[in-house]
Amino acid sequence: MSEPRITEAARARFDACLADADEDAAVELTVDLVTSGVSAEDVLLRLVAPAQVRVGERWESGEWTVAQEHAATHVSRKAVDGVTSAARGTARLPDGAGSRGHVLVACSDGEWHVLPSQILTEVLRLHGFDVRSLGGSVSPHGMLSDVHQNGPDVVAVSCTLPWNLPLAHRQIEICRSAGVPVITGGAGFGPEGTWAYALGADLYAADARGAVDALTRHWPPVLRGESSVEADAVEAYAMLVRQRPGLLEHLTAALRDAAPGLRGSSGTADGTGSGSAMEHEESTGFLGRLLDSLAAAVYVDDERVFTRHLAFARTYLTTRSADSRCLIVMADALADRLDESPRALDQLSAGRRFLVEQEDAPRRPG
Ligand code: B12
Repeated sequence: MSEPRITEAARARFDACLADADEDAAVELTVDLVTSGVSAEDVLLRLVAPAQVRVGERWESGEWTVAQEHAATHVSRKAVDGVTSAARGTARLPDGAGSRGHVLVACSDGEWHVLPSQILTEVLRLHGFDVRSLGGSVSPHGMLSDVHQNGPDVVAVSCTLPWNLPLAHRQIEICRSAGVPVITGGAGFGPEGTWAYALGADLYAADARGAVDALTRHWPPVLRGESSVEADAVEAYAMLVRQRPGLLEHLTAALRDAAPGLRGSSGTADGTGSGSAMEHEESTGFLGRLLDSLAAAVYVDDERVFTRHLAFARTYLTTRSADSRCLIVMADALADRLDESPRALDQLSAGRRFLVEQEDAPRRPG
């Protein structure tokens, strides 16, 4: 008899549940898969997680509004809960569950992408780890007090957004200074976890399955990471943080001049959430993320943090019918203000080069 597996039809049905915000149907579908013999881990990692990536693409392209994205994510969270309860019900947990060691899972400070850490938590539990999960945006202080109270063997730090890297670094340092090793993961740590290792993480894994493998291979985890963040870079970063309010004002004015039509006063121009002007709050958030990405790139001294963000920002503007060349104007406006920071200027020139290349590249048809 063939192994039960996740079919294309099941994927399409799950996508439809997310689009319709139909949590009952999503829970029924995913629980049925588990009771029919598909492993709970496969349902989480091969059905729910990739569906969330598609949710992100639909939001980024302007096809879905923020509200649709929120509703879909809520459905996915319910599905994760349903799958894990069903897995417990069908006694698919390994013998000695809860006895493999204690892991504390937390999102980095400022990080509200909780679902990746929720999936990680459940997959670790399915493999018999005793997991305590602190959820979104955990402050270094909160994390330290939890470490003291509960004495985990290892802390798992989740970071989805690269501009949160400097904050993730504080968490990594604080756990390691308390003698507790840190495993890291999430898209924010970059390709192959490059920035996780730069921040001194002891272990990194690209997904929850990889986390199980890494912890199994390296149990008990030990302190072995080493931060390569330079004191100069921390100083340049701190200066950017101090100047942030003034820089944000400067950028806001530059954006107003460069793209007067971009900032609308009442949100969507066509009421659909796509191809529209940005509201005041949205444009402030957009510019704030530009600054925070620049600061994070300065911190880890890697231009990819900034250029990857610029690539995202270009798509974001283009799908909202805005001229992406205004990003070059933004980079120049920042360079005018930051002429005393060679590290920031280096990042800005790399960003500018990248933007010019992108603007010069022939546009794909369609
Ligand atoms: C849902 C969602 C949200 C929700 C999150 C709700 C929630 N409860 O989680 C909300 C609405 C809060 C949100 C907000 C924002 N979001 Co959002 N979001 C997403 C979305 C669509 C899905 C995230 C998700 O659930 N992924 C599924 C999981 C399973 O992802 P995963 O990374 O593969 O997880 C695995 C691994 O990373 C790993 N892992 C994760 N953590 C750890 C930890 C350890 C220790 C280990 C070992 C492994 C590990 O294991 C996981 C399981 O295998 C993504 C799209 C995407 N591509 O992910 C955008 C996305 C991440 N968001 C994005 C953005 C821009 C934002 C906002 C800035 C938007 C805004 N205008 O405000 C804010 C920022 C909020 C904040 N400060 O955190 C962008 C980021 C772009 C960039 N520059 O990187 C994305 C990529 C969307 C896009 N395509 O543009 N978002």
